[in-house]
Amino acid sequence: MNLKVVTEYDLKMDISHCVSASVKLKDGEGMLFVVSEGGWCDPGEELFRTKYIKPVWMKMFRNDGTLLWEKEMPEGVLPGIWFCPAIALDMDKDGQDEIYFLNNTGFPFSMLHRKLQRFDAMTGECTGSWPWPMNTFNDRMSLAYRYYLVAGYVHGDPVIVTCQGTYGDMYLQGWNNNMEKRWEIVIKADEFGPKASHVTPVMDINEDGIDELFWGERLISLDDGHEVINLAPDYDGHSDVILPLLDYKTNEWYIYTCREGGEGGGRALESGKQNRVVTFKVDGTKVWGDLEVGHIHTGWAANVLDGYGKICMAMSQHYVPSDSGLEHEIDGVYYYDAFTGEKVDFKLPYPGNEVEPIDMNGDGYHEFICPDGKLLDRFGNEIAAVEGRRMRMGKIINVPGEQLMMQKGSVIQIVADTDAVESEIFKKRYEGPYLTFMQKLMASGYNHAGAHVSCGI
Ligand SMILES: [Ca+2]
Ligand SMILES: [Ca+2]
Ligand SMILES: [Ca+2]
Repeated sequence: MNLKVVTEYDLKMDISHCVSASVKLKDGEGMLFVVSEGGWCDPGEELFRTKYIKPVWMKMFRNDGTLLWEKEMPEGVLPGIWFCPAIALDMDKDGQDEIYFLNNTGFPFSMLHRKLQRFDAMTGECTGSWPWPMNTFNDRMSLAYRYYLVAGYVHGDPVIVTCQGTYGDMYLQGWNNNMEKRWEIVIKADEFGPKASHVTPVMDINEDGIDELFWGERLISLDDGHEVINLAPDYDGHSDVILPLLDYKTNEWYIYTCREGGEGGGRALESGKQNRVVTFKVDGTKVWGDLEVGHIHTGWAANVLDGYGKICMAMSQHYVPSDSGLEHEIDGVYYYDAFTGEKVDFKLPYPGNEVEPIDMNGDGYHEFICPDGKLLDRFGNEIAAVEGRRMRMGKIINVPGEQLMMQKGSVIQIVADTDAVESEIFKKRYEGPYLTFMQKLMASGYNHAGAHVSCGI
């Protein structure tokens, strides 16, 4: 293992809130940053703060570190994943991604002046602007301002999905590449059934040529918006984490989910005890489940057992009101065999919720990045270390293995193992487009945080 900084981007500003997305350029690769010197803000009534709000910038680089363009966004754009999601996507199929960004040319809570805008990846020129649906106008703030941008493919044609709402009424619209509306669905809050997740995997998990959006435990067809399957019609809450898993031995797909909202039982438990951690088969069969109460706030999957056996981690917590805001109090960290649900005695020097799995050397087993920058092998041995604040992970750029994105001052670095060799298992994980495609959707929802969408499969 030989960890090196393989590329870096000097944002020339203090960096607090920052998300990014990998961008395909006609003659190479680039990186989009949505960044602010101010802290991030959440629309939750008990979480929204004004003290740290500062302007949001978009900055677009080539992956050799050259700045292509930068622009300060209007004052109505609040820093935070829910207010201004961005994705990269080649909608016009000319071989280069466009940048799609939820802009707001009005005041911070304006709905009238919110619009989906398209920017040329090379120049930053705004090449399209469409009104953002005002569906959540009558909702309370926490429900009204939770927006996602998602995308996928239907038999090779790109479809962009605009979404309003996560926990309450939920509105999703699919758009063709001429930005003609292809479909629209509404899932009402009072309709019993699963709500959205904080992460948005998109992949063709039933292998019919049409991508599914994992809208929590509903798999939504990118073709026409219909529910391909509702994995949990008996569950009324939302998932903090949902991710696809592949059993390498049988080539069978599974879906792992960690559910929020179980702190005090509540409505999600009214129809009978619903496990807080569940693994499904794609046809909706529940393979295993565990825990009957708890807000399962984080989770991941990692190849750590001999023979590339996979485990799943789940961290259970509850919120405690503090003098201002809400604190997380951890109730437990659990490890399971991903496909049987058997408890696994897995020990690292840090609790599972403080580490994230990443396969930097490409050998098919996950290493773990720790809060202090240590990289551990699957047995907990320190094998390398990195400096800075961890921002993002996965196959961020096109070099062997998976990489870390780290921040040091105004500079953001990509750290890779220059000795990495991609093994058969690694190649199998990357055989389909999912893990690389999700790197374009990183600046939407909580896809950027941790290993949520880079550890799957
Ligand atoms: Ca294009
Ligand atoms: Ca499909
Ligand atoms: Ca590895």
